[in-house]
Amino acid sequence: MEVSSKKATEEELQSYYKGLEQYNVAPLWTVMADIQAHEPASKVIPYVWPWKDIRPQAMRATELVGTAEAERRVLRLMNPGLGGRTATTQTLFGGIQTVLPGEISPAHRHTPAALRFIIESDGGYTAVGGERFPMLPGDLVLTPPWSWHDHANDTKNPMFWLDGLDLPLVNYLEMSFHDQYPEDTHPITESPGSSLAKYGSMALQPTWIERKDEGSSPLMYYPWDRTREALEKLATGEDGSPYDGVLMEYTNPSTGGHAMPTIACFVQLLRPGERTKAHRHTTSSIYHVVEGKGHTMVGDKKLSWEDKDTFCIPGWAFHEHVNESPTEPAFLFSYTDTPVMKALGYFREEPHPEGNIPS
Ligand code: GTQ
Repeated sequence: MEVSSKKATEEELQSYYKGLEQYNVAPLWTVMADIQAHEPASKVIPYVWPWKDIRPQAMRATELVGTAEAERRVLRLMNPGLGGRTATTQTLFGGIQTVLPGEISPAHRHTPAALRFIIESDGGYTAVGGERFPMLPGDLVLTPPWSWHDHANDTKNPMFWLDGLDLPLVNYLEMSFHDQYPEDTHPITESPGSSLAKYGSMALQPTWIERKDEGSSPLMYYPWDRTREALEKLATGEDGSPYDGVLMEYTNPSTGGHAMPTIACFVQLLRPGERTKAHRHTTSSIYHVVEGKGHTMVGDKKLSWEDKDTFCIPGWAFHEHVNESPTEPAFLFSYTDTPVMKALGYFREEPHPEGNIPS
């Protein structure tokens, strides 16, 4: 037996394809190279949203729209490669939420997983599952799928944070469920500091609470002072990863696994002057610059960043980070779709064959 070859003319083929349309069928062979690509070539464009540009636009929104009208007053970070979809990468969404003094973002719950990484704030809080979590710059607050949450600003200054959600994935799967709580806030049932006291004291865990895998971390608040201290301590004795410097993951203390079923959260310290090696992985990422000045090469595109900027890296794109300061460390927060890629068996990672991206 052997592969066969036919000698149809272009005209015969086109007329056959046209005729197939009425049956709602189409040939696979005309699209084979697109739907079974040799390797991923993401439509996602590596891109930076500079804080100096975004902050004034977020403030302008506060003059035009209230939290009653908006429910969430958020500027969506629209990836220029994704044709107007609510998506920052193929799976992840980033948005800038602004809450003015005295305002509440009313209580709701939804199937999308969400995180908040605080950019500017003197306090305020997100209430999740009955506990109020403070929101200070650099703090990470999780709102796992289907947990009630509301946000409030009881300070004198506007609050800004980065919202990270798996909206593009959830909407692709047509899995969006959403409930509005009948009141603006949901009841507080936990004492302040409860989640951190139970699940955030080194590896100490309460004995009377069963350690179950709930899919999401029972610790929902990772304050910046502890995060920064952990990075700085680790950086004194360890080189870290060749690709990411001193990179730590915010884990679920019950399982050691990712923070939420679809989103993993990370934070890294790049030493003064550090240039990492280049690698690529199938997961896509959204980064937020807590502090520092530098750039990230994504293929031949240079993403220059400084304090409070947000940027994204597509899956399967070679990238390397550079801290341009000769004296100060840089701190980057990031979130990725790693749990999704791992669960589906799609996770792959490889170093750049030349070590760095050739300039
Ligand atoms: O604060 O719950 O950016 O539901 C998008 C959807 C934030 C939120 C977003 C949301 C939220």
